[in-house]
Amino acid sequence: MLMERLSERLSLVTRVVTDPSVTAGYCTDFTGRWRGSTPLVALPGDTAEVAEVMRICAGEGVPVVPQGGNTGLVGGGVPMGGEVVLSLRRLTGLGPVDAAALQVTAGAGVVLASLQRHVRAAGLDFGVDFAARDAATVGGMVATNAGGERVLRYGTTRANVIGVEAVLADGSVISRLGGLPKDNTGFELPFTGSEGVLGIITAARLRLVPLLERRATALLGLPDVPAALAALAVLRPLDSLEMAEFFLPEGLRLVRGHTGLPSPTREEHAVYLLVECAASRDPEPELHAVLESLPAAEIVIAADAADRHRLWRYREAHTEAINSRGVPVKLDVALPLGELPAFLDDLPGLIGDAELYLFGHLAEGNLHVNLIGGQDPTDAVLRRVALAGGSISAEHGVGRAKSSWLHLSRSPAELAAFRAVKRALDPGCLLNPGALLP
Ligand code: 2HG
Ligand code: ZN
Repeated sequence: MLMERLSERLSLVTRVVTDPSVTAGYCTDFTGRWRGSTPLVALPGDTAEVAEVMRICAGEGVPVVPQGGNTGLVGGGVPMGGEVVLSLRRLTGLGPVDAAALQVTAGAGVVLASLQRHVRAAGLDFGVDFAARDAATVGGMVATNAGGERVLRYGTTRANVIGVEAVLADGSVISRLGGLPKDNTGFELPFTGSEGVLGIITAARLRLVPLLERRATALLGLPDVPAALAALAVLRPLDSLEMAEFFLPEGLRLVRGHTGLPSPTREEHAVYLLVECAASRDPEPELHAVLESLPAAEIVIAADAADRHRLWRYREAHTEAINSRGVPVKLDVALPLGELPAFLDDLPGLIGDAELYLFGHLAEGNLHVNLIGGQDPTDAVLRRVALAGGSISAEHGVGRAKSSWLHLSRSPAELAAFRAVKRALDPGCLLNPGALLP
């Protein structure tokens, strides 16, 4: 009865979908591990409609799960408690590129690849990039403070956001899209990285960087993780370095089986490191000079753009290749670099008989621990990460998958402050209940 009334009221102000064959697409995540249900999906077309949806849901006391491109990997955008889904996908407005200020405004529903096309046409670029670029949206990236492959150069999404517009639980709107680089009129409200529990991000003013079209990409085959870390130490001083991604032979075999790609190297190696430099002048000579100084077992250099994309594919296709093998447990963790070798030595003993696929972003010590089958070893792995001074979530967020372990990375005082902010902004706990905060 309540849902019928809600659906009727929402239909008067926005697009509403209740057909289960359509809403099902909003209830399961990419991996199939998170399967929820919803009575309805609201698809507002602008910020005013989002605000109206929130006002109506708040009036009825109905909780809402905000959702972008649904590429999240921690269940943060899945209605696990039968909540209403508020999809931001139709907020696809893209403002003009301000080349003097190096800024653009993007709606929450703008897909990363569309943002890239838009700003690249103006000779600029967005500093954040990752494999899910064709589906992930700006709102989701800001809400999760997404990381990706270029963090070593441009930082995470937080460093690339100047301001956001957000709808609060009561339907009021906060807008900080003016783009003033200097504006010390108080503190910023912490929407970036808040995973939809404090407000619904509807747009963001984004920082842009120069488009660097001269690129040099190399795949290094190395004997072990310490050798990969030694290579990283030699590469890091290059100001053109943009990417340092690693994967292992087990993942490579899976990717090759899934994609049909041939082996990228003559021989199999214990660790593969994919590095890319980008600059306005050709970065290949400096990359070459550094690589020559390395005792790498094998080095493959991309000959052209197509070859570069082929090399990326060995790394970026891991997620879909793992999915084709089964429903994975995904642990996205970060460790201090010095702790990586000992952690990796201990890992097999922590995961029991699960199949392990390990890859990630080496410069940030960001490991994507993917496990198929066996017992779920999340607790043991996350405790070991915390013991090493690491983070239980490097870049995917906490979502529903890791909220019970948040205390391993955040102190009691921090958790109390998080809860106080949550209570102040969302006293009825209507926004994304169960995500982030246990
Ligand atoms: C990546 O680095 C993403 O490709 C996904 O963060 C990682 O599938 C994963 O575990
Ligand atoms: Zn990643």
